Amino acid sequence: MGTVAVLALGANLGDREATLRSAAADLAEAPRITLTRTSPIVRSRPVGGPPGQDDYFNAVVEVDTELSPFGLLRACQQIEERHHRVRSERWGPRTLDIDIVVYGGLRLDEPDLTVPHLHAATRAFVLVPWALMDPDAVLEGRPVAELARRAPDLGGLGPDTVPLLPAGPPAAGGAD
Ligand code: PH2
Ligand code: MG
Ligand code: MG
Repeated sequence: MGTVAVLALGANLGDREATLRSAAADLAEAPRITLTRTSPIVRSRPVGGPPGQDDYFNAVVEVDTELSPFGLLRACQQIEERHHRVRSERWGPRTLDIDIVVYGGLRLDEPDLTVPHLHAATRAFVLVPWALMDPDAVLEGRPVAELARRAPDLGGLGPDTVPLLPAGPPAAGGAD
């Protein structure tokens, strides 16, 4: 067992659903990362950034990793780069953003990495999929589902969700 971390995925350029699916597959295949849970995909209005941007598609995944926090960050950045992420405008449109929301119980405040993620506790586009993935999730001692209900951008989330990953095969011996 390594460390359980939660990652937030976002895309608002290109084929957003396909990008999130492919990013989840990339994470599942990455060395020293095991994908343990995934949320559905939610649709959300952009928070911040320039006007006129397309909606985001957002999802959250849980991983179990042997990587250090900075190793995990590097792995996330490599997957972003694979999806042609270009870093330009702060909070500008992006093909793929992968943020570390929590890394075990670690608290870290470094120039390149702050965990828990600075804005996660107030962003419905992170909290809502997280609570759908893990109804018992807690962030900084507070239930994620409750934080989600209070998040200022809650009204910007679409009512529908789509699965991030196709349903897996039935568990061995489970079906008849
Ligand atoms: N990410 C941002 C800024 N604004 N808004 C939504 N709806 N979803 C995001 O993932 C998002 C955002 C910075 O990374
Ligand atoms: Mg982000
Ligand atoms: Mg980011």
